[in-house]
Amino acid sequence: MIDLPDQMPSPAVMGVINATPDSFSDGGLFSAPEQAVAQARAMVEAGVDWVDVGGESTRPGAAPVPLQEELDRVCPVIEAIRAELNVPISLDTSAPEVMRAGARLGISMLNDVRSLEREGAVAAARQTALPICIMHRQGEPATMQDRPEYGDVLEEVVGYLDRRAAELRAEGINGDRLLYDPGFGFGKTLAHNLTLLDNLEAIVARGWPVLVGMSRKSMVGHVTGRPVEERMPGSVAAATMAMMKGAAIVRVHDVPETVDAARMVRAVRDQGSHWNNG
Ligand code: YH5
Repeated sequence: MIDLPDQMPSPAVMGVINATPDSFSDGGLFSAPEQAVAQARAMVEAGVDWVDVGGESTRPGAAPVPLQEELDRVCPVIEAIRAELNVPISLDTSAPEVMRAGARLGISMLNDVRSLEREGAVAAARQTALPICIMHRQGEPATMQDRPEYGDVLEEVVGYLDRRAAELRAEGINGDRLLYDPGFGFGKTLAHNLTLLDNLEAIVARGWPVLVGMSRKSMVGHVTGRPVEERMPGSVAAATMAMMKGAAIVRVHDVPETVDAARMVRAVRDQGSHWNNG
């Protein structure tokens, strides 16, 4: 059923396509869907394995987006990418109606930072049979970075993902469909994020494919002292560490650079598996 990830090179690179109006700052030269397709086409040419389309900003402090607006942002972008490019689309949404609409338009993965906790989301996801990324978070985007606190962050993140996976299986979602995501930056301090990256092998060891998103996030900004537009090298380094620790998919903004990093990781891994024949 979840055949796409099996055919995908591992680690795979997922490029972020924002279908939010604030990310289209060309002064109206292109329409939003055209601009998103142009972005996606450049990513495909650079060797991306997935594109992740999202119409709701889940950045710290972001306001919620009304359902109709999310549909209006995301559907034309999915349609245009499906019409013009041959790349699997992951849909970053928590809204069951958006999941259904995306499934009808031919998406290949549901990426829900709220792990199908919204009313009706499990039923919507169950009907689609698509792979589903579940993610740990503490709090809601508006307030999640106010005062994140954990006893043992690794134990709490793994505990949440294992519990949620068990609940979803009990609700009729096949375990084979799930991916795990520790949720970097979602209700976590720098120390929490670094501990999770340092221990990513322990999350990978739970047995599900692991997706991570650290690209341009404040953990990279805090470590490097760089503003968001200068975080590419730190982001590629973070993605490379995650890939070396067994992440299956890295969700990134800087696709060409991360594709090369993924190629390096794959090459070393392939060499290792052939060490005794030359
Ligand atoms: C994720 O980790 N993240 S949206 C704040 C930034 C930069 C980027 C400048 N969707 C994830 O990318 N889905 C987002 O500061 C995600 N995992 C999954 N599965 C947030 C984002 C960002 C936030």
